[in-house]
Amino acid sequence: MGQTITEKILDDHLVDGELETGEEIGIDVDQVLTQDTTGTMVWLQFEALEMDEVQTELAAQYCDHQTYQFDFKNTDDHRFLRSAAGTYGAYFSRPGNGICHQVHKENFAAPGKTLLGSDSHTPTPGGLGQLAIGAGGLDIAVAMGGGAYYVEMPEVVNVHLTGELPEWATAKDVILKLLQDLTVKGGVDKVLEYTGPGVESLSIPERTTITNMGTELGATSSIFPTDEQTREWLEEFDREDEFVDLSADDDAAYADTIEVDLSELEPLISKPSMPDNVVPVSEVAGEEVSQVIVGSCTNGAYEDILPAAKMLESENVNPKTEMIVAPGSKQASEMLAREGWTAEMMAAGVNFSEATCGACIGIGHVPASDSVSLRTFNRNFEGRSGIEDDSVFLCSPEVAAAAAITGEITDPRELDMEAPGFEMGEGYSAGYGADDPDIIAPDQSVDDDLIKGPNIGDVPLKEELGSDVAGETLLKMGDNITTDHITPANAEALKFRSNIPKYADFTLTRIDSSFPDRAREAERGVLVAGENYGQGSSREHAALCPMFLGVEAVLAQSFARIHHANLFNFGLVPLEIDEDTYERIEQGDDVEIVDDVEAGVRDGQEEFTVRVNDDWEATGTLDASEREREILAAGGKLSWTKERYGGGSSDAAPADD
Ligand code: MIC
Ligand code: SF4
Repeated sequence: MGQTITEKILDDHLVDGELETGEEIGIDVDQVLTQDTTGTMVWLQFEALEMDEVQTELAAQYCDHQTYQFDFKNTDDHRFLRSAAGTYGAYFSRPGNGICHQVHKENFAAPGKTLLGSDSHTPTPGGLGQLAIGAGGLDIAVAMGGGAYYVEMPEVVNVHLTGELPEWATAKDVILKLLQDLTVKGGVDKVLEYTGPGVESLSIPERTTITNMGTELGATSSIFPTDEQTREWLEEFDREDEFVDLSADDDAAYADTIEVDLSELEPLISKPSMPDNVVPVSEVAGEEVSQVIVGSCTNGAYEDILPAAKMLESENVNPKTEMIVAPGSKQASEMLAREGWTAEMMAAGVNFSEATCGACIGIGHVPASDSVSLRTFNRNFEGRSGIEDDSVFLCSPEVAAAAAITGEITDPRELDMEAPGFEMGEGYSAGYGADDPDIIAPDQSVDDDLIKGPNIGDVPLKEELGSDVAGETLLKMGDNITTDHITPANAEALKFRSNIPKYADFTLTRIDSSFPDRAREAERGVLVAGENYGQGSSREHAALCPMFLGVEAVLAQSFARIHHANLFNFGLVPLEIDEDTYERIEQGDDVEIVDDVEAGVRDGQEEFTVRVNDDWEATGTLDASEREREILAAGGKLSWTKERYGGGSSDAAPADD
C-alpha cells in the first residue's frame, strides 16, 4: 500500500508507535519556532529542565506579536528572548522583522522536514511541503531538549483540487470555502493534504495562505506536495539545495476525499464572529466599512499585498474608511518599498504598520465602537480586535481593497476595473545570518547568559495529582470557547505572559469578570464547557492560568487538540461529558470525581464517576494515552520530565522512549 505525503514524512521521523489513525505516535522534530508571547515560558521551562543547549537542527525565536514595546515589560521580554536564544543556540529574529510564520517560511522552512511551533498557525509552511504542527510551549521546550513530540496519528484527508481560480477568486476563498463546508471543528485530528491538477495553478504564497488557515478548521496540519513552483520559490531565497521531491503515492489511501473545483469559487467573506461563518461577498455587499486591514500571517506576503496595491493605483481610499497595510515580514515591506508600491499606496491614503501581529490581537488599530472592520486575517473571534461587540469580517486582499475604495462591502467583480491577478515577486534578499541584520544566528550572539527583567517570573509547578479531584463549578460555558476567552491576548494582558500570578488575573474575565476572584476564594474548582473547548491559539497559559487559580478539572463535551494536550501538560484533568450531563450541570454545583483519581489515571481507567451536589451522578471519559496519564498523574509535563530524566545536561534530553 502506498503512502500519503504525511505518512512519508511521519515515517521518516517516527521514533515511537505505529502510523495507525488514532494511536499516539512520537516523532523526531527537526526545527522549532517560538514567538515572543509564548516564547518567554518556553525558555523559562527550558531553563527549569536544566538543559544546556538546543538539540534540534534548528530553533528560531521570533519577536512579532507585541513589538510596539509600549511598556518596559515587553522590551524586557524581547531582551530576555534574545539572551535565551544566544545562550542556548537559537536564531533570533528581532522585533519588527516580521511575523514568525512569514519569516520562518522565507528563511528556514524546508520540504520534508518536521517543524514544531508554539503558535497555532505553525502549519503555514505546509505550503512548501513541510510537516509543521502547532503545540503548547512545554512541548516545544521538550522538543528543543531533544525529546520526541507526541501526537495522535491524524486521519489524512485528501483535498483534491481541480480547475483554476477565476478572476477575483483567490486562495483565501479556497480556505473560506472549506471553513464554510467543514466548520471550525471539521479538521480536528486531521491533516489536510492537497492533491490534484489544481495544485500547480497555485503559487507558494497562495498555498501558504491555505495551510495557514487550516488551523481555523482545527486541523493538526495541512500540506501540499512539492513541484517546480516550490523549487523556484526556494531558488529565489538561495535555498534550492533544500528542495525535496514530495508527492503521495498513486495508491495512497486517504481517510476521506474532499473535491474542490477552483473554477467554481467566488469571492467569499467570513462574517462576525467565527471564521466558519462564511457567505459570498455579494450577500453582505453594501454594508458600510470603517476600517480595512491587509496583511497578517495569512495574507502578509509581498504577493498578497500586491493585488491591493494595484487596485489602488488609480483609486483613493474612501473618506469613510481607513486602510492599513500590515505586512507579514520586513522583507515584504522592503520589497513593496523598493518596487514603489509603498509610495503608491501612501498616496492613495493607505497607512502602514510595521511587520507585526499587532491588530490581529487588538494591539493597535482597534476598530471604532459599533463599526465594521474588514481584515485579511484568519480569526475574527468576538472581542479579539480589542473591543467587545466588534464586527470583524475576514476576506481576501482584493475584497478588502474593494471595500477601502467604495467605503462599503463590495463584490470586487462589480468594480469597474480589471482583476489585478496574482504575480510572484522577484529579488528577495536571500539569506540569514551574516547578510541579514534582523536575524541573529547562534554564532553571532551577543549574549551568553539569560537577562531577566523584574516582570519575568518562574514557571509555576503543580503537585502530583492525588486521589481526590473536586470543587465548585466555577464557570459553565458554551460551545467553541476560544483561548482568547480563557486568557486574552490583548495589549493590557500580553505584557504579563511571563508573569503568571499577574496574567492569571485576566483568566476567563471576558466571560465573567469575577472569575479570578471567585476562583481564588474557592481555592479549588472545575470548569464546564460545551463542544470544542479551547479552540484557537496554542497558548499554554489557557491551561496554566486556570491551574494557578486552583482549577483541577475541565468537563467538556469535546476539546480542541492543542488545548487538550496543554491541560495534561499542566496537570488538569480533561473529562469528556455527554450532552445530558452538560445540560444538567449548573454553575455553582459541587462536583466530585468519586473514584481514586490518581490510581484510575495511572491504571488506564477510562470512565470516571462524576458526582454532582451529592445528588446525582454522571460519567466523565478520559481520552488519554499511557504517556499522557503518567504526565497527568505527575502533576504536569515539567514535573514528569524532571522526575523522569532529571535534567542537568542535554545528554539527559527527554527522548520520550
Ligand atoms: C493567535 O493567533 O491567537 C496567537 C496570538 O498567535 C496565538 C499565540 C499566543 O497566544 O501567543 C496562537 O495562534 O497560538
Ligand atoms: Fe500573529 Fe494573528 Fe498570525 Fe496569530 S494569527 S500569528 S496573532 S498574525
